[in-house]
Amino acid sequence: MGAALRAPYLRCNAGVVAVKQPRRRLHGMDETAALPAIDTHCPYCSLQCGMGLRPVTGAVPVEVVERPGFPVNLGALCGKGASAAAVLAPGARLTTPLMRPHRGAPLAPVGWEAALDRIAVELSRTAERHGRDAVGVFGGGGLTNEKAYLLGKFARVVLRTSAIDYNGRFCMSSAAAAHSRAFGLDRGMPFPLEDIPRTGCVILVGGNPAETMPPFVRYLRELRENGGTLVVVDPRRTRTAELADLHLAPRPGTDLALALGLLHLVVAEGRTDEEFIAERTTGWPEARAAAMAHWPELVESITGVPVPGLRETVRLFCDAPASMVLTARGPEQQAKGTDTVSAWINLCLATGRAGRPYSGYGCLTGQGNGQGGREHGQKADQLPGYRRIDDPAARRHVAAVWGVDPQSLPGPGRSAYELLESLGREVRALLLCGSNPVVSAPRAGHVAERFAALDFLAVSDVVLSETAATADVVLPVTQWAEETGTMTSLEGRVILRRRAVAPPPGVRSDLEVLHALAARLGHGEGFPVEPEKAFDELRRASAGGPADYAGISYERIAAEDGVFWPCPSAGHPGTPRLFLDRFATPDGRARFVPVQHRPAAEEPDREYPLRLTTGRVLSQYQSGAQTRRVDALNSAAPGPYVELHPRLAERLGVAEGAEVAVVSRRGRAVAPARVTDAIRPDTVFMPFHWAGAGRANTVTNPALDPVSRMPEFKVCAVRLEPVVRAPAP
Ligand SMILES: Nc1nc2c(c(=O)[nH]1)N[C@H]1C(S)=C(S)[C@@H](COP(=O)(O)OP(=O)(O)OC[C@H]3O[C@@H](n4cnc5c(=O)[nH]c(N)nc54)[C@H](O)[C@@H]3O)O[C@H]1N2
Ligand SMILES: Nc1nc2c(c(=O)[nH]1)N[C@H]1C(S)=C(S)[C@@H](COP(=O)(O)OP(=O)(O)OC[C@H]3O[C@@H](n4cnc5c(=O)[nH]c(N)nc54)[C@H](O)[C@@H]3O)O[C@H]1N2
Ligand code: SF4
Ligand SMILES: [Mo]
Repeated sequence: MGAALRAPYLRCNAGVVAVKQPRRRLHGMDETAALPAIDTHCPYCSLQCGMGLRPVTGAVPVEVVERPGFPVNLGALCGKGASAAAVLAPGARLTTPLMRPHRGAPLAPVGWEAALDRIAVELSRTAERHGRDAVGVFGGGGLTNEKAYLLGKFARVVLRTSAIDYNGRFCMSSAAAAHSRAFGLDRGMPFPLEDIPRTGCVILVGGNPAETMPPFVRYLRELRENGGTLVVVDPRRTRTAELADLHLAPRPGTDLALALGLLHLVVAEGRTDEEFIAERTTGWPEARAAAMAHWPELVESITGVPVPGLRETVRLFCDAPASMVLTARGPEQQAKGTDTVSAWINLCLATGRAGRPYSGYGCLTGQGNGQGGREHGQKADQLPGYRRIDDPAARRHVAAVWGVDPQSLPGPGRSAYELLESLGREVRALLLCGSNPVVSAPRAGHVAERFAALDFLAVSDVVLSETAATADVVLPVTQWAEETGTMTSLEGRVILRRRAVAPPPGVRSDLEVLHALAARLGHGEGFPVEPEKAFDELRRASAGGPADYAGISYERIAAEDGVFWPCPSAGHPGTPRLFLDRFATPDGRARFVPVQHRPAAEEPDREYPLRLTTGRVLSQYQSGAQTRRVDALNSAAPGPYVELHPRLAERLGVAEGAEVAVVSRRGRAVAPARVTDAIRPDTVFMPFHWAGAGRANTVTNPALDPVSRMPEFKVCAVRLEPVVRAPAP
């Protein structure tokens, strides 16, 4: 494996960037055909593609139509976005609260008042018995800014618990930590997507946007049409790798060594930008020394990427007048993810590829509001506006907006996995909103046990997810098309989702839930149910913070196709491009961080000789809670599988389609084999979208990054065992 030079440029439209539907139906068959479409955005990933929703009659109350005017996707959608309306049908989702009268009893329909009363009573009782930190909150990066903001406020002001975190910790937290370390500010992409085709070379590390963000592929295609080059770093020859000029296929978990090896070559070949280093950075001597310990042959032996591939990458990156590094979950979801991203940032800084037009480092954030969700206070260590909860000035500012004493605000709490680990021990009652950890958390079998050990679990969701199914109370909430709210896309663009249709009877919004619970817990004020009111308060809470939304309003977003933060005042134009004059550090200089390669938390050995990595497929989203309820997506991606190389399959006697068990120190997952030479022979891959026997996270390693507390989803040691079915009796 290793460098496959000049792969042909294949497949960009067919099957990848998919489904365009006309703005207006040509043959409107029902009486609502004349209704105008409402402009909004997709409920799923961080690209937040623009789409139109047109009310129709039938079980599915709207149809998705093209919104060609939104600049990011120009009308293109992937199959998930195009089929998103299916989950609005009453048959696909929850329409009534459910409650378990006592442990062991089945969930049964119940009225809203009884459900809310029960939650309020259980949360207060737990706090009285075990202390306020025994009540926890777990949020999600798919929630709107308004929801994330009020969820954090609910935890800090009503519950006064430090025990709050969210699934974004599993997503881009390593990139966020590295960003803050180097640049003093974390906005995933410091430049708009439209800059990508204008750079000369992109190194895309561990991202597969041809499956995870199909309309994004347009930017890579345009880059190459403009004469730029694309290098993809992925242990698998993915659909995205097939678009590249150069594909490097390292062993999972070795990206840190790879980036250091490239930096070594940059120095050895005299390709550093000394003027940029001197004027705009600090810490180069230490970072340089660390890189010099990673000579190319050593890096080849660690990563499996041949030296010529390393040299070619340096040539493409440095020959171009401007270049970019983009990372996604591949290098980030590692127990050294933060240092790994720092190593890639160091490469950009040493070559003067940051803080300049059409150059820089960016992270492809994942969830719909993966960016905004990490800014407004559902994170354990954070207050709104991307403020630190341990900063006295930040506490004073936010406490003043909330009308509380700064002393009353709790301090930092545990990270997501540590919070899940503490369930039934330190944390005895949990309110979960917008995540399905029983499928998506690492070492998920153990996490499921922790959920079962809780005294009380309340879940608000749109569907009965695997985690909701274990709750004591389940609240059915409104979905994207049924409510208004803002999201912040992977570019840092704050966009507006608009209500297009009324929810079915019996369903309430997350804001109504928080309002009702706060009122029962003695806070009749401060939890608005109108999204715009919540946003206006968020603007004040964020004012003066790193992620400053003060100048952004619903009207402006609508008029301007979104506004890029920071935007400190109504007259400010917003900031599509950051760092062009100075970085957001106190001295305005970017900081090199000296980092060293180290092995994965769990390396292969005799008992577990292979590396497992995990990720996504085009037609399922995350834990699958939503997309597994859509027929069109299920027929395209019906279930889990284990991807393995033909040589490995032959050695183990595994045939295509045969059941195979992936066994680690945490447990075993069973799924059919998919044999392909697109993967390294020493590595196997599983998508993580399914529950049950094929749940990839039964096997994954919860080793955490020391800085970001990101679990090591992308590498653990496993063995494969052919599954021999007993003959039918
Ligand atoms: N269809 C679909 N789209 C999605 C999502 C979804 O669930 N389904 N989820 C959204 C979310 S929340 C996110 S975070 C994004 C994620 O978007 P991506 O990061 O593109 O998705 P992944 O499949 O997790 O990982 C990307 C690639 O990393 C590779 N990889 C694995 N291990 C390593 C490694 O050690 N090093 C390197 N360099 N690469 C490695 C995998 O082979 C995979 O091709 O997608 C978003 N979009
Ligand atoms: N092995 C492995 N595991 C992984 C990853 C990996 O690459 N490999 N990736 C990780 C990453 S990057 C992520 S982001 C996580 C995601 O994993 P999860 O946190 O499980 O993400 P989702 O499946 O999107 O869960 C969101 C839940 O919230 C519900 N929901 C949607 N909108 C709303 C709303 O507005 N309000 C409420 N109350 N509920 C709502 C959905 O129906 C769904 O049940 O998985 C992580 N797990
Ligand atoms: S790429 Fe992401 S935002 Fe766009 S349609 Fe697909 S899931 Fe939705
Ligand atoms: Mo994610």
